[in-house]
Amino acid sequence: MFPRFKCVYFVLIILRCLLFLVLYLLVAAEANTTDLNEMYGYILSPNFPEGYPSDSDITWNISVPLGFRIKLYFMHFDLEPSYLCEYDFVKSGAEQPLLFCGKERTDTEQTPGQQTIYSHGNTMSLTFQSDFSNEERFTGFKVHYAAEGE
Ligand SMILES: [Ca+2]
Repeated sequence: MFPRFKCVYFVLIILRCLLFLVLYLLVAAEANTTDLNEMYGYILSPNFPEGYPSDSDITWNISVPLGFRIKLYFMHFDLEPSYLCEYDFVKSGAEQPLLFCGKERTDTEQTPGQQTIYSHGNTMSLTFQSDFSNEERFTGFKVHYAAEGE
């Protein structure tokens, strides 16, 4: 009986290790999401204004009190240009989907330029992703957000 008991004990240790691994992965995945609940603030690309790193995947969830909407305004924007923004991009999960990349507006790329972006409700998410390489150094972005009464 003893060796069998030992085996069960061993399996329990392995299961416990797997549980810790799953918990660790969940925490690590959440680390790329930031919740912003202030009435106004800034969102910066990683290392701004130095070049942003490759393989970034960051999401900011902005939420303001009910009855307010969120106003976004990009003060700086410099991402690697690519056809239809398939390399590096900033996108918004708002009802009006936005996809930005590059340094200037072309047929296949869109930069935020001087436009002001509004959320439809009191929440809005912004995601920044970069691919595995940059052909040169790109400084990223700085965006200002603020709650505005509807
Ligand atoms: Ca890139």
